[in-house]
Amino acid sequence: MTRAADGIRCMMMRGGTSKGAYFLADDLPADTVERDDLLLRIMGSPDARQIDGIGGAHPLTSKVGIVSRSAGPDTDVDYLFLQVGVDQPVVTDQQNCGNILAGIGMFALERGLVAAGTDLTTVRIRMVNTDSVAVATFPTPGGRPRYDGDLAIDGVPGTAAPVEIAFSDTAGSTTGALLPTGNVVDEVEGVKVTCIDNGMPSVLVSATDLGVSGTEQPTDLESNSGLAERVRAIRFAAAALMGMNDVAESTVPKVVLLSPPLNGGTIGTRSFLPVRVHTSIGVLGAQSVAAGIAIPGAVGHDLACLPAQGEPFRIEHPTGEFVVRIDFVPGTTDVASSVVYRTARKLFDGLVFPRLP
Ligand code: NQM
Repeated sequence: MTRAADGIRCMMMRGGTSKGAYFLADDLPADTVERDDLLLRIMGSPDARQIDGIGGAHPLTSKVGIVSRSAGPDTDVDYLFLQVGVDQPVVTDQQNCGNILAGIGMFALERGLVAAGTDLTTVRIRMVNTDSVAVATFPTPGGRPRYDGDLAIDGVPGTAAPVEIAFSDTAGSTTGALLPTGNVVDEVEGVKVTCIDNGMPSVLVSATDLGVSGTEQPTDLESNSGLAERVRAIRFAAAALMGMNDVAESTVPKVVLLSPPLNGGTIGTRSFLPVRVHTSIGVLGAQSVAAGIAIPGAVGHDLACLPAQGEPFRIEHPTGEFVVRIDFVPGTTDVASSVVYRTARKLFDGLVFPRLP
């Protein structure tokens, strides 16, 4: 590790619909308190504008991925995700992020942690936050990651090269069970909820139960202070039922408002991050919604136009839709595996200079 005043090696990437700073673990302090303090200074937190750092003044652009070679034979690299608070001096490892994950394989190849395949490279990634595995495959003509391509994902302008990401152990990622409370439906704060954890602990609520349609713009939902208070109360109460202790400084569970689909998709969503509202939806967040609404009796099941067997779920969100392909254990709604397609792009590679303490 170099001295902070000399700059820290860092790559900035867009991963899916998010953006973050990617580091090798060896380029950051091993001590987590020191590391988190350094990351706050790199991102420019706490400050609503993150004006003195490289954070983008929104939770979706204040993210960090830390990568190292895996110790065991089953995966190639370890990926630790950290959410860096924007206006709060908080760094949390309590959630995973499937969007930043989209760039991890390419970053690992750029840094020489893995060898390239012939035309495609597959990287087995251990997601340290949830101790689960994702397998990313992306084009590498001539042994280099190829970023340009023709896949468009909603929420990102233009097109880029596809990154296929396959998951096989998302159910119960954080809480130990797909239905962490043991129930399909619970009642919290006078509202029916389905608590579900298929990669992202989430609390599904019908938007109309909170007095909104679920089709509002994120900024309109954010400025509805009565709604924000109810979402906060539901999140805290549901977290206790899900066995998650003291989530005041954690970004999980997420509360997701559900509504009937408007554009030929499966379901409409508005996802709280937990305070700001997502401009699209997270990768694992979308998988949790899909797994939840598939269960008969769950909140959202009757609002959804569920796909025919073998067809993907199209999770509508404020800027389009997110396509998730889930394989269920035959004859059940237990999740066996899933596949999503994302894109990612290297934005800069160099040294970042943190504000000095
Ligand atoms: O759910 C935002 C994002 C995410 C998380 C959040 C994500 C996921 O879109 O896998 O990607 O829910 O905090 O980056």
